[in-house]
Amino acid sequence: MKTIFNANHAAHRAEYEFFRGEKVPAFEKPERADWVHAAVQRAGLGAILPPQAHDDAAILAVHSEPYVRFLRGAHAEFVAAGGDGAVFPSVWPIRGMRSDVEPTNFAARMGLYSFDSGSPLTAGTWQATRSGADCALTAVDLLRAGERSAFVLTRPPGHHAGRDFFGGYCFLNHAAIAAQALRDAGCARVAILDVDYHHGNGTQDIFYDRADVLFVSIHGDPRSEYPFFLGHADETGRGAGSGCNLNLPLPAGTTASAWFAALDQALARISGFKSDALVVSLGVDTFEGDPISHFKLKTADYPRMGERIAALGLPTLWAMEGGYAVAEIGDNVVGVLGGFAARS
Ligand code: Q9C
Ligand code: ZN
Repeated sequence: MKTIFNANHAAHRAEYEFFRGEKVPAFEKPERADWVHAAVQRAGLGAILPPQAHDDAAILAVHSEPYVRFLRGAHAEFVAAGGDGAVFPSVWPIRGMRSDVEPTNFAARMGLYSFDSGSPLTAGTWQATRSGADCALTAVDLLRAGERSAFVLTRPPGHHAGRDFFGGYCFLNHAAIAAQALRDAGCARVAILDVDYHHGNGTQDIFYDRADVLFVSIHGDPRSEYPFFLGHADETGRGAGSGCNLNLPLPAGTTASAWFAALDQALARISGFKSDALVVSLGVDTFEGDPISHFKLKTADYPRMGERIAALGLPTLWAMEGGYAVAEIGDNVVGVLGGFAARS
């Protein structure tokens, strides 16, 4: 399996994030990608390639133009106004307020285009996530050329980013960009499987009313786990997309046996959807040692995850999402990918 590595990932680097109002050291840090990169090399998973440049069209197919314009210029705008370091939102248009009028005030636009204060926007954030989109589109090109699979090794992650908002450390939704690009390349149906600990609210948002893209997510129950306000089992899709969204929330503390039972349910649904390709949002924050998550998977469980997913027999694009236990992230990610490759 080839890996497309985003060497610009380290341009996105924050000292701290806000967690329930407190400043804490950032969990989403450059070492994450470097450790996965080292593990891919060590395991001999396959060639590690740089991304090819792609234009904005595939990004604008899933994100709104005003959002992309804002994100591209946000940090420069902050600096021009005298800011320095990372910028955080502080005010949001809650229920009953207007989201349809773009304010001129910068802080107000930060809030319009975000849903939490836990996602530092830094000088290199746009460059890093934009290169991540190039990595995702390069991986799509590889699948189009006949590769069975490809791994998008990038950060910041993407699955919390919606059509016109950032949050949860995510800015552009690389998995969604890839899924849409696969559709535009001729796949009639595409399935997305999200195995990150956190519900992929951004991906669900983007495809919720669509019948051509199935979204299936296994995650911590949002009643107690981030992102809290989406990811319940009764969210099944809307309009033409009714029945094309499957959420499998599990309680904090879930161990491998229950997690793998949910995976079987997820795979059965994907299999029935008869898609032409699969995109996996690969977060390994399901690991027992993850500092911000509460499932109990062990390093030895990850190869089995890849093996089960391989049994679908679909061309598969893997997009790196969460996983914050830096010392183990490489072995866990390569465990999944190696398990998949061994059965492909
Ligand atoms: N101090 C992903 O895994 N905040 N995003 C948690 C911990 C948000 C996780 C606070 C967690 C977002 C891609
Ligand atoms: Zn996560």
